[in-house]
Amino acid sequence: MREGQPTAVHREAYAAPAFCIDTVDLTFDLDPTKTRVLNKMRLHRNPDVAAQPLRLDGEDLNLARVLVNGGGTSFKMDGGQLVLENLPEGPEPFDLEIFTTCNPEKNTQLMGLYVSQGTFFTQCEAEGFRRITYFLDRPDVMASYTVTLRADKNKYPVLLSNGNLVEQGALDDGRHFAKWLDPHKKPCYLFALVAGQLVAREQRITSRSGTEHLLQVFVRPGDLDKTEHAMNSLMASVAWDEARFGLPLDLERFMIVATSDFNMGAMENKGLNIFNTKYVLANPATATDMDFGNIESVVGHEYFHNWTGNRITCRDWFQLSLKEGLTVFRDQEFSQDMAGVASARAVKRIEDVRVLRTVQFAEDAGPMAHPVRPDSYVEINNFYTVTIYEKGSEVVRMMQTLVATPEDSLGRAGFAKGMKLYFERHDGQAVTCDDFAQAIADANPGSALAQNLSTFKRWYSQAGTPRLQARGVYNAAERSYTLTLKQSCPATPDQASKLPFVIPVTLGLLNRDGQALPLQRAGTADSALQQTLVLTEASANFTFANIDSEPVPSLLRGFSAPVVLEDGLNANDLLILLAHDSDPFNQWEAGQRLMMQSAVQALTQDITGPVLSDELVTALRNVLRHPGLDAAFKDLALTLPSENYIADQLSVVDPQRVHALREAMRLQLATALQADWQWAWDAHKHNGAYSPDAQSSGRRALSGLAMGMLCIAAVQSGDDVTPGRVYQQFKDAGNMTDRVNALSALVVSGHALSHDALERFHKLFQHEALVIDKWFALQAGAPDRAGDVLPRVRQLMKHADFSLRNPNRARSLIFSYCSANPAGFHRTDAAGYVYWSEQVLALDAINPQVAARLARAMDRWSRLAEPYRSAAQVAIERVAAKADLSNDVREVISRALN
Ligand code: 0A1
Ligand code: ZN
Repeated sequence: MREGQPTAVHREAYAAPAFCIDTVDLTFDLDPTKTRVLNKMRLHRNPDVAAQPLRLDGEDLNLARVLVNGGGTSFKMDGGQLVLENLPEGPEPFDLEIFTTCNPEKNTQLMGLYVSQGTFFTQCEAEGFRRITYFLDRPDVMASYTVTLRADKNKYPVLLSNGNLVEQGALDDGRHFAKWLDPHKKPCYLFALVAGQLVAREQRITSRSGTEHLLQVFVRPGDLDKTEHAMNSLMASVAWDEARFGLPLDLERFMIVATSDFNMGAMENKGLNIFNTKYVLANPATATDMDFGNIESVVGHEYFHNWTGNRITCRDWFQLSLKEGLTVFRDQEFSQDMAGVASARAVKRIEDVRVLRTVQFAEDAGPMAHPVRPDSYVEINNFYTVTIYEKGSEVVRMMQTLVATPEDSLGRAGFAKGMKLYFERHDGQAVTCDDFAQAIADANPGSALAQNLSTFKRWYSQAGTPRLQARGVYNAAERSYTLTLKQSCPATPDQASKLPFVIPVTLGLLNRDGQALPLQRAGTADSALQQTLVLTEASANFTFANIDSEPVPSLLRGFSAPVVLEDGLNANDLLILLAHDSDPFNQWEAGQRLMMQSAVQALTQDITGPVLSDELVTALRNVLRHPGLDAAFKDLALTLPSENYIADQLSVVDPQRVHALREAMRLQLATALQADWQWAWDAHKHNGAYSPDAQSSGRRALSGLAMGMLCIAAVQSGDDVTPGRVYQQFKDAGNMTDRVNALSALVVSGHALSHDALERFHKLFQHEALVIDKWFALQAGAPDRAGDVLPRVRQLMKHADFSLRNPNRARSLIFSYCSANPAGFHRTDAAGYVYWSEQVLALDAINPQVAARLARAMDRWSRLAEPYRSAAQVAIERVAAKADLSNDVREVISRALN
């Protein structure tokens, strides 16, 4: 990995494998410092590819023996690969046996086989299997696996791998074994094993079609009381995939195992999902509503991969979004369906779009911008990005929108037909994004997708966030309204100019009283209150007939395409949408746009005095007090755009000014609406039993926001009574959501009680790792009042509970500071950047994947104002100067400096 110059891999260079692996028989003698791996494979030459040597990938392995058809053979090593040149010729299968050892305890990068708290785990996606044995480590080589695990019975009583347990028993010397057989062929990135002291929550289920399955959630002893929600989420996922897509569970047994040392969220290994504890363990005392929601969606996500990813997998890693974008789309739909009523679904949609716009749009505008299907990469681990995942999901969502018909206005039935065809054509194969799009289009002939498929696929090949400009002209004499839509897309690192995208624009028109107007396209008969226009060219006009007065357009409803909309609406138009739009997404968006307009004006025109107009404050009060709106929606509508999102609207960013401005806006809202916040807090407090459902979590969210606002106003006016009450709620809280909201209200307002509260919180939860992560994150993310956050972060690095080796802990402290606390991080003395460079280098020596993620905290350095910009450059160059950087960090840093 650190040998030689990193070289880029190119999508165009794809070549089918020269050999196929039919069966793999693996035997593991598990030992923390020296695990022996016997790998017996049956291979044959790929008849479609010219004869060539067999090149097997390997990394950090000790090779002891290679046998071909039971006999010795010559081989050579080339750049880490094991090369076999003298293999039997002809089409007949042959046996290859490879014996290696590895050291799981030394494996701090958590790829391949590693030990976490005395338990063995594996992580093979994307290229970790080569750290277990020599193999064709590529997703288009699919084989049948048999796995035998042998280990000390006392230390490792539970031995798990993919598929079905076919044999187990005792061995000499207190050891035992278990043999697993996976009935499905799979690529090696879906291989997994787990061995250790674990306990399981079990559930037997019967599918719609009558087959029986065993579901298991494995955790460390003592954590069983935190597995109910994960199990419920898993059962719901199984039922949902069958109901919505007709996709049943294809295994007798489906297992989830939790580990506290994991680079990502979770992994969809066939039948044996391995999860970060953060996305499994929850009870009301230790987990927040957000944790409960994340668990539901990650459990769903990994489960849905069983079909989208595992049954049909990726031909090569450039096609990663084939499985990830589609599976995120599926988990988002699942969570929406679980939320239930339309208003709760809309809240989930708003939350998803907020992530897309703050994180993915920023990625698209920075040095790491890449298409949903990249053309090249140096380190594939750097491409598990919000572009592949979240933008990829938006691309799938647009396909659904574009197969809609009058009878199936959302396109769900058409999309499900497309999925059915996709599985009919490709089940058991390793395919491309093109194959997926083709199946959806072919199942819906005549749809807007089928008619524009090749143009639509530019969403896969072109990076960057398109700009959509919309202007409407009302013609009173003709009683018509003509909307002109124009699109463009800014240049990205490897793509200077772009061709037009296919952009579905869902819209409605309102009159100035806020009433919805029927939309009758000139020359057509049907009229509806909402339509989807499809822009396929650089620009187009759309005319609506029978419009009696100048309307207010509500465009891009539900965020129908991942674009930046410039509709030229003024504050009055937006106030109408905020008060009346029937589309909850656009109603929320109108409020955000009004707040953003105020912020950008204040920042660019140096306006002093109150930032938010009286009209806007009144409109927000009306939303807060509205009897017909959900608490969860109100929480989102009254939350200001984040500092990072405000910064994204500016060409030159002074993070301190953005911070000061947002603080001023928040203080204004806190004081102007003080009585309303008091009402909101009182009216939404709830003392009954905890349930994570959408309605009750919405109430907690709004009461939490209200409490935070009240604390801010109180600190401003020197009132200690409110913070005292908040402290009381912190102590009495019946669940973690209310407790953390109270704690965070105190920390954010800077009230003196926050110190006591933090100390008490640590004492109460010192044995709950996931709660201690929250404790670190809260402090690292606290508003920086006197340059005191960085010294506190440095102090916390020395805390007995801190460890750089545990990714969750490193993220909770270091990432919370560098990525989620702009004003604490971007210091005029550059000390934040110095800290960042130290931590990137320290982490790189332990875990390059985590280090590379941290490196990305500086992605947008070049648009910083001075003195930040120059100081940031120096810090990045300091990292770049290190000779033996991992490929992971090297790729991120060199792109940042280019
Ligand atoms: N396929 C997983 C994500 C994942 C990718 C790489 C990993 O290696 C460290 C782990 C997980 C998912 O989409 O959930
Ligand atoms: Zn995934």
